[in-house]
Amino acid sequence: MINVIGLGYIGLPTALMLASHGIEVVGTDYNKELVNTLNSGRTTFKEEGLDKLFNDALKSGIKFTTQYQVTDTYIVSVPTPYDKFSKKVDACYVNVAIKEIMKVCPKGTTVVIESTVSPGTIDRYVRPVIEENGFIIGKDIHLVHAPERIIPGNMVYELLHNNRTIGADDRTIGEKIKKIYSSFCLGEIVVTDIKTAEMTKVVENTFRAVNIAFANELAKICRHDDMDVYEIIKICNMHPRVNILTPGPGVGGHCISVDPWFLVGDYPSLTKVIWESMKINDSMPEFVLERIHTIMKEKGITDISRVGLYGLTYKENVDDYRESPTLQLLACQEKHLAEPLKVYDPFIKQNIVKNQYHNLDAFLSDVDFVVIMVGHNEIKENLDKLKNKTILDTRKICTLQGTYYL
Ligand code: SAJ
Repeated sequence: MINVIGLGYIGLPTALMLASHGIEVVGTDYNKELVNTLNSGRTTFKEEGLDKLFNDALKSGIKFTTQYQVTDTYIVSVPTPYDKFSKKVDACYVNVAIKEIMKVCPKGTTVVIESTVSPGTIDRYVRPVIEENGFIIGKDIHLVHAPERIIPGNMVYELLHNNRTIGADDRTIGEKIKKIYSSFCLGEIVVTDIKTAEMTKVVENTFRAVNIAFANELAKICRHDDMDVYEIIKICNMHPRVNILTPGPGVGGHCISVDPWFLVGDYPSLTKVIWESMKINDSMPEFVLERIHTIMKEKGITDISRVGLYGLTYKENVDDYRESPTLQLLACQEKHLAEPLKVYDPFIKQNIVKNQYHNLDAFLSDVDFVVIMVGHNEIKENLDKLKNKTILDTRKICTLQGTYYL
C-alpha cells in the first residue's frame, strides 16, 4: 500500500492515478475539511479529466484520511514555500510529514519526496531530522526524491505522458520506485541521485522563468520605442534556433514564481541572470498598472471605478490564484492607497478581493475599460461583448480594433 501525504494540486492527482492503476492507496492530509470533501465524493479543484480519474480511483478503493498509515512506501507531496527574506526554500512542511511518518512506519520504509526542493535540501534539512530520531538512513528509512513536472491545465495528460526523474541513494530502491510510477507513466523514467534530481526540477522551472523574463523585457523595450513585440517575436521564432516565449502581465502560480528564488537564496553571488529575471517578472503587474494610467489619459477616462480587471487566476482556465499577477497588481494599487479596481473571474466562486464580481455581464455593465489579465476560454468566446469598450489585452487574445496591448 502507498500512503500519499498531502492531497493538493500534485498529491491528489498522483494518488488517484496510482489507485486507478491497481495500486492500493490511502491519501492523507492534515486538512479535515479537504478530506471530508473528498470523502463526500467531490474533488477539491477543477482540472480536465480529474473528475473521471477521481471516480475511477474511488471504484478501485482509494481512501482519504487525516491519519498517517502504517506501510512501507510513502509519497510526500506537501508545499515548499520560500522564505521571503532569505529566498531559501522552507522545508518545514516536508519535515513535519517526515516526523509524522517516523511515528508510524515500520523499519525499511521508503519515503519518496515529490515536493520541489532546492539542491542539497534533503541533505541539509531532511537527513538530520531522520538521524536525530534514531533512524538509520539506508536501513530503517530509504530516501527518494521524485519531483513532478505536470502543468496545471493539462495535469492528467502530463501525469500519464511526461518523462520523470527519480533520485535515490540506492539504485535498487530507485528502480523499485520507478516500477511503481511505471504502473501509469508512459514516459521515460530516469534514475539518478537525489541532489541531481533536486537540481533538475529547480533548473527546469528557472529556465522557463528566465525565458519569460526575456519576453517581458522585450515587451518593455518595444513599448518604449513603439514597436510591436508580438510581431517581432513571431518573426524571430521563424528562425530555426529561436523560440521566444510570450510576454504577459507577470508570473504567478506556485512554481515558476517561487522555485528560481531557491537558487538565488542558496547561491546569491552566482545567480545574477536569475535574480534579474525574477525582478523583471515581478515588475510586470506594476508595468500593467502604468499602462492603465497612460491609456486612461490618452482616452480621457477619468473615473478609475469604471476600469475592471478580467481574470484573477495565475493563468488561463485554471482555478489557482496563488501569486497571481492580478493579486500583485491590486497589492501595488493598495500601496498607492487607491480604491481597488473591479475584478471578475469565472473560475473564482468565493470572494477573495474587494470589488469582485461573479457574473461576466454584471461586470461588463459596470466598466468602460477592460484589462484582460487572463485569457480564459470564456472571454475568448465573448469578445464581441467588449465592443465599444476600451481594452488593454495583456495576453494578446483580442483582435478587436483599437485594442491596446502591453
Ligand atoms: N507565462 C507567461 N508567458 C509564457 C508562459 C507563461 O507570462 O510564455 C506565465 C503564466 O501566465 C503564469 C506563469 O508564467 O502566470 C507560469 O505558468 P506556466 O504555464 O509557465 O507554468 P506553471 O507554473 O503552471 O507550471 C510549471 C511547469 N514548468 C515548466 O514548464 C518548466 C510545469 O511543468 C511544472 O510541473 C510546474 O511549474 C511545477 O509544479 O513546478
